[in-house]
Amino acid sequence: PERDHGECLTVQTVRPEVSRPPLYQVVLLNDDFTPMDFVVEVLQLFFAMNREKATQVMLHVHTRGKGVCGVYTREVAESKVSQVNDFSRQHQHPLLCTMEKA
Ligand code: TYC
Repeated sequence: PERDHGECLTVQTVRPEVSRPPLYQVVLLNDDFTPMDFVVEVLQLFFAMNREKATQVMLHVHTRGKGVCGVYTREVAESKVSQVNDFSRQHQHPLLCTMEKA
């Protein structure tokens, strides 16, 4: 007959080490010529901000010289920067967008 030898089995969960991808801040730069309304439109179009948040960020950039629009992985940040700079050029505004390692 089977006998209980009183051994205890501890089940361990393996938690593999994972690495987070480096993140980049997408930054908008101030200039003297781009209309405020255009900047607000850009922030709504490419950074999914509502009108209130976009106005807040635009005014921050206007008064402080630059401001963060969002934080993304490298590929997404590069895509945002290109889309914003292409859109600004198409509308003949000097608005510039860059990225910085977060
Ligand atoms: N300084 C611009 C003006 O007075 C407005 C502006 C805000 C431009 C933010 C660029 O990233 C910018 N019309």
